[in-house]
Amino acid sequence: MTYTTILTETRGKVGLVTLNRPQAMNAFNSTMLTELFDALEAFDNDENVGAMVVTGNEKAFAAGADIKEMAEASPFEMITQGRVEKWDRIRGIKKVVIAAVSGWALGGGCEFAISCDMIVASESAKFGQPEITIGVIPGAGGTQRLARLLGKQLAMEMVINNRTLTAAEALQFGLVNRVVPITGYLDAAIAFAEEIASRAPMAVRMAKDSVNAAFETTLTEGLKAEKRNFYPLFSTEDQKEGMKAFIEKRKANWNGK
Ligand code: DAK
Repeated sequence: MTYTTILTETRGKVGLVTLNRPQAMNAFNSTMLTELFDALEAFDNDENVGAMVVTGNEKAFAAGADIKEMAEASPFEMITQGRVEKWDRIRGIKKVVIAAVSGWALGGGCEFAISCDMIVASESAKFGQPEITIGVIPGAGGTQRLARLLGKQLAMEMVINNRTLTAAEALQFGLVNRVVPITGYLDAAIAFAEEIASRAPMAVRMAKDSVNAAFETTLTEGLKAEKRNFYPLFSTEDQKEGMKAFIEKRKANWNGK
């Protein structure tokens, strides 16, 4: 597949997508949005890929949706161009996606990062929802996900008063998994993804689905969702292998079945 706004490669079992519109701070125009999700879905369907990393460059992960592209849009166009559906494609990805964030993650860039499963941030990362400063509000889930991840007060401040979080604050508030020096943030994210890719694939998939269920439903329904994912794992060869390897005091050899 040839892309014009992103770069893709595989490193071992990790699928890497690099947002590549540096002239626009990696702002998401509709082409980049489509290409990003096309690439993630292709990796999701590739049995040689176990986990994915999405990154930008050192200055900008992504500065949001492309303001120049949508400045004159009507509500009708915003709806009919399928933008909402495009952003929602992240929810269909079954393998783990890690955002490797350096520099600005603003607006849709922040929303995309927090839609990923985990975030590795460089010390220079900054997370914010500045839509209020251009007369709108977040439209790709920011109000909902930030409120769930950070609580109401901080989400309100970010969305209503353009509070930007530094990498250190994002770590303190639990928005990111780890903060690393800028020189090593991508390698750290890839190493993290490699670790995940080395685990039993079906268990990883069920684990992701189960944790995500917590954001969708009540505790009772969430616990049921966990059980629905737990029991079928006992029909996998990897479950038998994993428990046998523990008993035999050796490393498990997963076959993904
Ligand atoms: N869109 C378009 N161009 C952008 C951009 C953006 N979001 N951000 C930066 N650029 C462009 C700049 O216009 C500039 O282009 P030239 O003037 O050189 O042609 C170039 O990138 C470099 O930017 P700066 O000169 O501004 O660089 P600085 O280092 O001074 O500042 C900055 C970096 C990231 C702090 C600043 O560029 C900035 O504040 N950018 C805008 C951030 C922002 O407001 N983001 C929120 C965008 S609204 C939807 C779902 C979601 C959304 C929409 C719809 N649906 C479901 C329908 C999301 C909306 C948003 O994200």
